[in-house]
Amino acid sequence: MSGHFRALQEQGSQQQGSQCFPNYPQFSGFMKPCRFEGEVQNLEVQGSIPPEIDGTFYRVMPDPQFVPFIENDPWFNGDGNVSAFRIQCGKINFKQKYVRTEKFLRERKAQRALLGKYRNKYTDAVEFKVRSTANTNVVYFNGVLLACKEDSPPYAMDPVTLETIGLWDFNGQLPSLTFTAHPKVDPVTKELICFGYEAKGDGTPDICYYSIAPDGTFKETVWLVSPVVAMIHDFAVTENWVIFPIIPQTCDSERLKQGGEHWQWNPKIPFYIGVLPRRGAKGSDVKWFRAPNSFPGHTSNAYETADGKLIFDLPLSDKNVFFWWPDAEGGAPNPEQITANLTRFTIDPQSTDLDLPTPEVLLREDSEFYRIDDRFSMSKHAHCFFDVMDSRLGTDFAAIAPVMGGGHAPYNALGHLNVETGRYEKYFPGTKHFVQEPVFIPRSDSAEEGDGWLMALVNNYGLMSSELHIVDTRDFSKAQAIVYLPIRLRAGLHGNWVDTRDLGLSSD
Ligand code: V55
Ligand code: FE
Repeated sequence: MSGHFRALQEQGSQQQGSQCFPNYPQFSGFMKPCRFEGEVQNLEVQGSIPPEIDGTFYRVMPDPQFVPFIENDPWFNGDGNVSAFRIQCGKINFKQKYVRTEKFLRERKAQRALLGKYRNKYTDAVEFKVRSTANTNVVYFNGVLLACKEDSPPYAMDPVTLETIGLWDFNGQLPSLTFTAHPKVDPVTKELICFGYEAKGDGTPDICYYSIAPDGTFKETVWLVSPVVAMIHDFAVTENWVIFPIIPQTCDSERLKQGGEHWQWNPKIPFYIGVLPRRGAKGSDVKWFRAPNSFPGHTSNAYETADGKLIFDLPLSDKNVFFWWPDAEGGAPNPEQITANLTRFTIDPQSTDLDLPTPEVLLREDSEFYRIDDRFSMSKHAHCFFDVMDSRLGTDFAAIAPVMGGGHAPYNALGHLNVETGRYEKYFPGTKHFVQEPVFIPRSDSAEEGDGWLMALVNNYGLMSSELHIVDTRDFSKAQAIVYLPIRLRAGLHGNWVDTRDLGLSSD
């Protein structure tokens, strides 16, 4: 009887739009939607923020404004809520605002969720022009902050106020329906190197590669065809080449029409890596290299050797990291058993043998979200900073487990690996703490590679609130400063550090 009543109640609340997030890991504990907009000036700081640090740390988290009407909606489908930490003269101000996407604005008006399943328009309650949740990365380029979701063009935001300017098609120049959440800035030419996949619409094999000059003018545009319709979440760029790693999560248009999932893990296809000349290429110039089926994570860096080979570093997992999108039989790994290791592919772009040599594992520790000193992006780097899970460090898993929620990979420390010397060190933030993606801040323009600070948002499960930890790379044993937020920010994806000089603002 009570079960029947609950079912009726659920039915009713679904029709009206439930006001309570359901009892799934991605909506529970620390992962409960935050939904806060506003600002807090002069956050509490323990220790001291070095006065040389002058800039803003931007990051974005998926943070559903309304309770989804989709059962077990994944973390990746929440509305993009952008945080900005402005640091100047040892002080730090916090601001947070949702991206005003078409989805966000129409749902606010309707006072309920209207968007259906992740990347399946056939499940929506209304017809959207653009389905972007703008929830994956925030990238500063040519005066605007671009809030990115890989299924759509970006939304532009004012980098100071975080007001949404609107959907951004670069003055009508954008050739693709989609724009990656991981565009790359060339530190030498200052170009923004981009691509879109499913670039002619859901389920299409078309990839569009394009580059944008620092003044916003489009330069290269190359259309190519993927060997499979599958996810290309991140990519890599060297001085002369572009590298497209394809995650074996495949899309099928018929499945979409039937209201199914956008993605299905396919353990039978290789891990394809496309290699295209960066300038003056035709689509047919792409070579699709192959490695055994595996899951490629986020790019660390790529560069060219003196003899013209490509070095490509990324985390590689033997399991489907996106376990919530299973294979055709419904099979998915246990999230606790998914790990990834920092792996180096060496690719000869001239080779006619498309099967790649076995890659080298650079670090056998469960790790992701590698960041380098961006001044060395696209050229040979040594220093690599990242999130790592090392269960021997003393994390109080028994205390954390009931309150951490889930749906995302947990990391309990920041790592610093010199991939040239092998020197490896870790910063452990505390026994009830997990880390989010770090950013690296160089000590000065002329500082040596890797000399500066690493900054990362930390989830404190003891206080159930968020902290920003700033670690001096010269002393990785402790935090230089811990910044306390009065609120909890659930897991985000990506962010970037923007120096005040690059924002074109006066240092007031
Ligand atoms: C990722 C995140 C996404 C997405 C596709 O981290 C891939 C990978 C937050 O959304 O839509
Ligand atoms: Fe990503």
